[in-house]
Amino acid sequence: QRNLPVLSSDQVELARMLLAEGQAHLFAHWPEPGVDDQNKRSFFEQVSRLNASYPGGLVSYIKNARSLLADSKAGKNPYDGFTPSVPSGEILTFGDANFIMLEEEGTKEARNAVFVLVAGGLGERLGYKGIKLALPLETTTGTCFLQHYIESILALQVASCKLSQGQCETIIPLVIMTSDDTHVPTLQLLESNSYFGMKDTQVKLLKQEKVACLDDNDAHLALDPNDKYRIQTKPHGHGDVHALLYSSGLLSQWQKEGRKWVLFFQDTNGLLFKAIPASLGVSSMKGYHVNSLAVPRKAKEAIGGITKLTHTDGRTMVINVEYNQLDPLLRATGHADGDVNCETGFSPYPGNINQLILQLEPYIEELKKTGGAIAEFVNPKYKDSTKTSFKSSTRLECMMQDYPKTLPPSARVGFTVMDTWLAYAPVKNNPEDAAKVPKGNPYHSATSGEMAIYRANSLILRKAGVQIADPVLDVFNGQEVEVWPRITWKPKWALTFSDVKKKVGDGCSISQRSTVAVKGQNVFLDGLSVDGTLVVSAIDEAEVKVTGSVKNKGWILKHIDYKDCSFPEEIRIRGFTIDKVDQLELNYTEPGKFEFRS
Ligand code: UGB
Repeated sequence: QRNLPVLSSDQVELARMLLAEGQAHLFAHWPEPGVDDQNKRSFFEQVSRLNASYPGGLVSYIKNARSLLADSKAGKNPYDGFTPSVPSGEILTFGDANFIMLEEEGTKEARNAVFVLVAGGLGERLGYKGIKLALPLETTTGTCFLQHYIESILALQVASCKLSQGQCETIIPLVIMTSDDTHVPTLQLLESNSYFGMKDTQVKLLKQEKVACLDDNDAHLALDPNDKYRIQTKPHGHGDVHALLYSSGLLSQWQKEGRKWVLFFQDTNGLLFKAIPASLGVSSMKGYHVNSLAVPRKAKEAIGGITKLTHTDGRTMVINVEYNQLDPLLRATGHADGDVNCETGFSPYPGNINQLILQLEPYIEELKKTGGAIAEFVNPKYKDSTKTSFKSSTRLECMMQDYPKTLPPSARVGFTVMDTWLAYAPVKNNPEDAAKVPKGNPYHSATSGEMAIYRANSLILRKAGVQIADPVLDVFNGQEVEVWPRITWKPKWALTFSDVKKKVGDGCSISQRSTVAVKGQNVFLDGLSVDGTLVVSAIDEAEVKVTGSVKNKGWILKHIDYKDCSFPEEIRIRGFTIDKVDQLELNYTEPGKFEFRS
């Protein structure tokens, strides 16, 4: 206490709290008053931020840490007493009558929705230096993830209004959770692109704070090795999003506005919006309080498995069990082989893709009780088997999909399974790691993410009656992938399968070496065959019919090596570049009705 500078009364309280919580070591090295006073004050400013950003403050954080560290030391299994079994949920088939009905229902409901994008992660596994939201989801048009997400939400807004018989005032809000690592570049990306067409007031950034690191099992807070007046901090995980939404006051604001659904999604899934209308339709039809979007999952694939857990005391919950925990849990409960594929070739536990749809009303009720605190875990790396000291400091973590863990059994928790080709193509792994993925398991790389867009668009058009040539196999950055025609379209051209069917007529065909980019809302493809590259742009007020036969040398995929630094990183990580040799480019900038016959 002797060595404290003059502090505000709040700071004195914080100092007392730290001492009472056994954290005197934080001040042990402080010199006498008058020396380093400014640093000492910054220390308290940091403590104050750490205290304010955790539900229950640092006292709770330290208490929770002690308890979780003791459990970890004792080797306590968080799933003790629980038996896993395969849950039942909605399994959708793309393009059938039920799917089309659900897409319409979901589109209608979208006017009552808000979107929350968790984008605080840096993507260490991908090894890309920038923010992942700025990465192109495909390089035919170069559209980045954030632009695609925003354009999808805007398209949904328009489509939902059209179905709402007159109430066309809807603005669908977008919240982006950032972190110290991603906040500034995310804001810059938005500002330098005029928010990709959204109003700036429609987008809100919420920055998550990191949490204090812990040096030992007694939860002594760790000092930053490079700054003795700072507590070392690390990310707390995407679970922070719930507490942030609650403390920001946004939830009650949305409630007052009569909104009904909160849709959470992640930073790099270029297919996601193809799955959103139908899954929101499921939430609405089933009255789900929680709906997790899932895909068939290969055993041991690095995505969590949706599992029904039944406790010996009778409690049950349907919850994501993280990929590193599912296998040991199964082995410990009588499944000697752990997580293995069944006769379908997939694990019986569907893969969580961390797209959650929560019903706002029960969500708020729950958060009023919890403040948004989510069940946490700790993952210390111990020096040896005595588990008394750590190799490096650790911290508590939490995941957004653990939200249902505190819900009462009466809560309606469900999930919706869709085909992977339609719903899930994240970009998480660097080329080297992706090339090592066991054969048959997805690469989750920039290469596979881009190819998945072309495959999905090709398959959707095929289902709508367009003749699409079969893909060829090729290897980029050591990963064998199917290369389909490079077909892309703006979300405003088509969001749902019904939209696609309205935009393509009979007798269309696209060859494998082709590229087709549709950038206008009212572009109709009718009796059109493409063998080469066609790019059609049109303002919303231009109605354009494209017909006939387009043939040119087109755009060619050229192999490049990811180590070749003459290409920018976002290209290198794909293993190919596009050589734009020849194309037919149509551009309609005036309102009116047009027909182009080639
Ligand atoms: N994120 C944050 O916003 N803040 C953080 O502190 C950390 C991350 P990862 P992860 O869909 O494939 C999740 O790192 O956590 C954002 C699910 O837990 O990409 O390994 C980050 O920006 C898992 O069950 O994934 O695994 C990104 O947008 C499975 O569903 C998002 O959180 C898996 O995703 C996810 O972060 C998946």
